[in-house]
Amino acid sequence: MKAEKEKDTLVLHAVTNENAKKIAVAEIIDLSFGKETHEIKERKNLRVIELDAEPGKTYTFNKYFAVFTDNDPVTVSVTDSAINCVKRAKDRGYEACLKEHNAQWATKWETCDVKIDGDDEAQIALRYSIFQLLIVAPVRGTGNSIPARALSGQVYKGAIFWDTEMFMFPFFLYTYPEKAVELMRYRIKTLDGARRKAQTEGAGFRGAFYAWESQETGDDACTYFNIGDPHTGRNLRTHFRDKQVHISGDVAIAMWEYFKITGDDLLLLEGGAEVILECARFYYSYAYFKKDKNRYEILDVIGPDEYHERVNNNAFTNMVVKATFEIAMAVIGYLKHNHPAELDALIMKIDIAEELPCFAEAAELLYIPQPDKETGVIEQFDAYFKLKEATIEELKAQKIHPDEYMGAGQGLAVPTKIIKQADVVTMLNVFRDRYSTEIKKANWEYYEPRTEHGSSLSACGYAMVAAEFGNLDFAYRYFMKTASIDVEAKYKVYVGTIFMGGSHPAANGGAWMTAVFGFGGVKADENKVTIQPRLYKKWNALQFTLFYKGDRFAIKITQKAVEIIANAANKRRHTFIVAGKSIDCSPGSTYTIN
Ligand code: IFM
Repeated sequence: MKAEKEKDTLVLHAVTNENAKKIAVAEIIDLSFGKETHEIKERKNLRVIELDAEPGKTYTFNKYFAVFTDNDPVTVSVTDSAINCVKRAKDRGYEACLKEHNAQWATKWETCDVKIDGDDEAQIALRYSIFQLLIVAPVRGTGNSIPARALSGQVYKGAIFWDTEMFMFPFFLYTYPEKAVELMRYRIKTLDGARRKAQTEGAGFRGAFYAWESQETGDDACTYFNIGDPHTGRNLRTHFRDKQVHISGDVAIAMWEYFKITGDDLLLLEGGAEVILECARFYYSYAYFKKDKNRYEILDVIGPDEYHERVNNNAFTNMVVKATFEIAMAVIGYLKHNHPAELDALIMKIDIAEELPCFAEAAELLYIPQPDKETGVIEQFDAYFKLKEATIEELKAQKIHPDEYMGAGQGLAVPTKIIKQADVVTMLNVFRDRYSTEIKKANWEYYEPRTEHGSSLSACGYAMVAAEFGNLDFAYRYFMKTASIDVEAKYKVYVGTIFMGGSHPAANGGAWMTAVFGFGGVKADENKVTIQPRLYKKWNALQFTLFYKGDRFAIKITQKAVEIIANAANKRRHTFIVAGKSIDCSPGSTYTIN
């Protein structure tokens, strides 16, 4: 780090250790009193203001800061960008800067806010969650994503997890698609890293195996010994990095969802299609074909429940893999029809022609654990039902150290049915169209008492499924747990020897999903938006904005009616199905459905 003074501007420069990224912070002051001196001491840049303060007089000064890094789309050096920026701010003055700042925030809130009438506590928690997401949303054109602890906390090393695609992305997709596209561009930018991981992990695979903790290059920051044991101080072997293969499909699903909901195929053409095909290729190389059963199986994985490692046929993972094969075929179908030359070029570029027919066969013959005929319960993975029954309280009582990890090789939960976080229930949410409400209820009732909710990603899944089958009190309780996580800071502070502090953007996204998808009952596909409201009894109204196929809608749900206002600038009509009634929403029109 280096401190400097450039006329009246103070500047600090630094270069990051691993990637040699430049960072510059500039500061300038607007001062009309006293004597100002300046000192540079080692790495400190000090501005000293001396004044003889007269009684009863107020002394006000304004400081302007600018932070620029190599990640910003700058046209001059990061240092000059920072200096120019603070000088401009000073010339314009504090009031003008504040006005512009407020105007920019007002624009964001206009489309991203969710208003809950009748419940101030829920409103504050939800707005706080939305605010958390907005402050870490990537800058346009950067292809950056959002780490699992956003810009706070050291625990996840600033790395990107499935948290982004499965929990944060939906918020951006429906309210701020210009940000959603950047999250997807990050995966395009890091495709080579995912290819490297596929080749080097285990026995070596083909295609794209995205990093569990993805860095700027797409390489994995997750270590093989990822959690410290508080008893021995030794690091435990965990398989998050090498066996949590659902990550690639999570990326492919989000990529395709972007296309379906925005209707914009540019992302597919600029690399999204390549990402999807490479993810399908990875799964094809990972899948086992069992001749005797005439089916593909996905063996030796970890699903979302990280307490059970190296399991076979995890229902969530298998569904993600199946969906990835289906999406790959849908992409091929779409490009063949609409962009045949680009498709030919892509097939040549990645030399995938021979594998394409295999994806169709694999999608059809892939084994998906089915609901039990009598109970409707889906087995989380092969032989899960044979594990020991236990309660979470029993396991906690057996702990020798309060922070000991309940998974990895020897953890207390490993031989039991206690799971760390929503797993089958996450599947029921992600693939909500493929399962009936009865199956969702049966699985919710079976898995909920067995779920520790040891991850901040867990509660929102249970809240959304509960809302769907009508247990709104439970849905509300878990909605509040998710939405208030960063307001109340009630979460596990240590896992093993790791300090877990920081913000929880996946839970923040989960709070938005629970409000809009859960209580609002919103579901969209490439043809229509469905709204099946299930408003909580305390709430008089729930209001939010939805972007769909580039057009914008304001939705207001009350206990008695649903109002849809189609923005006057919308380009065309769209079909909404509200509580079973079909409505064609024309630009500039308002519809009230009782
Ligand atoms: O991605 C999650 C994972 O599912 C559970 N452990 C924490 C990770 C980061 O939030």
